[in-house]
Amino acid sequence: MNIGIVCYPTYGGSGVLATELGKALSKKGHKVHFISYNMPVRLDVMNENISYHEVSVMNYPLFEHAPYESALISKIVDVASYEGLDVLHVHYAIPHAYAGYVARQILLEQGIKLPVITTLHGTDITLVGKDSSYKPTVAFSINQSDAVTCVSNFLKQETIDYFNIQRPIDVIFNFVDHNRFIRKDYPILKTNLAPNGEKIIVHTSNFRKVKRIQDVLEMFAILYKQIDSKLVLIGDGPERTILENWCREHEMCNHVKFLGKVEAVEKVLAVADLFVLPSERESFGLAALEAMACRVPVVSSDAEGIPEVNIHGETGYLAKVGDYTSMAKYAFEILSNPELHQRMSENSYNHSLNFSLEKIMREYEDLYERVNK
Ligand code: GMT
Repeated sequence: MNIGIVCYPTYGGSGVLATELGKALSKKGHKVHFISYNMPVRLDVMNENISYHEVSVMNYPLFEHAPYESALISKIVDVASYEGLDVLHVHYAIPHAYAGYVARQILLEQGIKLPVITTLHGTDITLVGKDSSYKPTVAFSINQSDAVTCVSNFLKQETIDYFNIQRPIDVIFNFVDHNRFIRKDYPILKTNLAPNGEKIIVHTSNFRKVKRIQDVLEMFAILYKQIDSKLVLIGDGPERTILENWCREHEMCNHVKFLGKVEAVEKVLAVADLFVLPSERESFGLAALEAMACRVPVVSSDAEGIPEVNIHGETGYLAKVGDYTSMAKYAFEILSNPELHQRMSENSYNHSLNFSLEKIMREYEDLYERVNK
């Protein structure tokens, strides 16, 4: 099939997921056209089946805010008519679902049919989407899409509860590539991160407030006094400076490593002992799933869709949002009991198989065929 994918190019879950899906579809022989304002961060592979179409926004002194949607719509129309797209898959409702809808209507005028699938990822519903500046547009665009998917049952319910939705919504979970995220020995990396064989605790995110990384630090401040351990923080974002300063003030810099936007996240996860995700909001928790595929148990909050990924008492533990004391207790329990750690590692891996790339990609392919009939 000839598939158009619209996504954010930045280091966010929706963009990462969309890019990985597109790359996998291209390897299966589909032609995939990425449409965005920048090259998506994970678009590290270019093959004959992948094209990237950049949306360029013409600026004019009159525009205080350059009209990105209009430029995006025009680009979708251009790509769809020139490349003969069979389907357009937009990730994150704002503004992509609306842009997809308008592009579809323009193409219809030209006698071209372009089914639009919208995948809702989280904050496009739970945070930004609920704001009155977007709500009616989001509801309208969801209702107008040819198919709508949510990345968790939680998100589907939230969408139904908050918007007047008159169409069925499919749940297609996020996925992980088990060929990439796999437990492996990287002795040099392991020694670099934990020179004296300390336990390695990892957190990955875009360092936004909703991730509550302060809780990771608070939890670790309790934990490292009980068990020899190192905390490795991967990613970057608005909260990083505050967190680094906190570590300095608490003289924890020798125990906490800020790695920044590491490309090979999977290598760090492959040598990790525990993953921590204390988010306030998390429609799914892709970062936790990637850790679980590497056989890393998870201590997390019980926010939103996380319990669908991290199963309490099986793959790790859940605590209430903000309860870093319980998180520290759970982390100690797992790290100090090799048998429990082993069992939770295996359970994590086994549960992650329910979200394998192959399985989820097939579900998307079925959906593409369904809307194309
Ligand atoms: O908050 C982020 O990490 C980015 C955000 C996005 O919309 O790009 O992520 C959301 O989508 C991810 C992929 O589907 C989910 O794994 C995250 O849980 C979700 N984030 C939130 O709901 C806060």
